Amino acid sequence: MTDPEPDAAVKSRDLQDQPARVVRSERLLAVLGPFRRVAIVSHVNPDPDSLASMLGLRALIEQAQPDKPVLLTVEGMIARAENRAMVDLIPIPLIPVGSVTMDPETAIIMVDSQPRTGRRESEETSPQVVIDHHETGGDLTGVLFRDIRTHMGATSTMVTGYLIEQKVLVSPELATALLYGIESETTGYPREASSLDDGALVWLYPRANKDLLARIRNPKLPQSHFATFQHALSNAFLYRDVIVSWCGEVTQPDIIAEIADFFIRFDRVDWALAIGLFEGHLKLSLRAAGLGDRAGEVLRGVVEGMGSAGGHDKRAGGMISQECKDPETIDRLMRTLRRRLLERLEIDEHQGQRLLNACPEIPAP
Ligand SMILES: [Mn+2]
Repeated sequence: MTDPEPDAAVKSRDLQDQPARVVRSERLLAVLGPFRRVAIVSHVNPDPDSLASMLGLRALIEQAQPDKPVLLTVEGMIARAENRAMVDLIPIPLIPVGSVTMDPETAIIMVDSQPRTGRRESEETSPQVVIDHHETGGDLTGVLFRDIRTHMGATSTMVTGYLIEQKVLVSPELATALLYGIESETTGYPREASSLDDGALVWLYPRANKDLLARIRNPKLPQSHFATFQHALSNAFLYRDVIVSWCGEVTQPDIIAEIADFFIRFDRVDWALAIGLFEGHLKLSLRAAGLGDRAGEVLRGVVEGMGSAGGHDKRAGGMISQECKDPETIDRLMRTLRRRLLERLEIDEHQGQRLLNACPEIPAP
């Protein structure tokens, strides 16, 4: 699937005194060799792609370098119900990143993110290894092994490639995690995936536990999930082909993206922006329906000077750095964000209207 390298070909090149092309997983393992243990880190509020990548790397290292402890770390929270189901059912033992001592004998692997891109909270220690598929380039000073392939739909695809290269025995749980890691990144966004993602999915599917997969795809949802949808529906406004929705204060940050995904399916819109308040900060999620729309670029423009944003053509996420302690601040920031979005999309904000009228409430039947 990834870099097929028949032994014979390597040997014949060796004979010709040419440097043999060593497969990526081989180079990665060589870098880890001298270290006594390994800690794997990812972005804040890890998603299935980063969680599965961590699990896959642990299996790789456990086979190739047994007796070397591999610590999987978490920063922020496992937010979305699907992601919680994944770590509960697989299971994926995660320890808070702050509780790990990053001494010189510990190799740090960063997956699904790059150093100093604003996607992490703690950046004191630099990783020796970076494995990622995002376009947001990071500071790679001192990185000994980097595998950054922005045309890939998921980091889990790259890790699946290493497992195949090293003939690692992949358990049904690991196959399920990697499959869901790739699927959750690429479903609905086939243009952001590559044929290697397809290849990995085909390789993983027969090895995965389908019952486990079904339970991760359709987890039970807490009451707050429905409350946020109600809030977002009641406070959604339509401006030409743009919907802007205020989700209120949310109990988990990923739901803002879920709301944006929900509204972009409306047949009258080409853009959906969802904004919510989480732990005192406004978080934004933007979706675009059209081909070649620059959601990442648009959202970066909208939050310029107010916070940070990043993303792809069709989806982007961002955060406002100013703390929101009172309704006046929230209101002022919300108005600025809406005005900037509509300006960028050349829409007159006076043509705005509420998406839905207040819904009649009936007595309990
Ligand atoms: Mn990813």
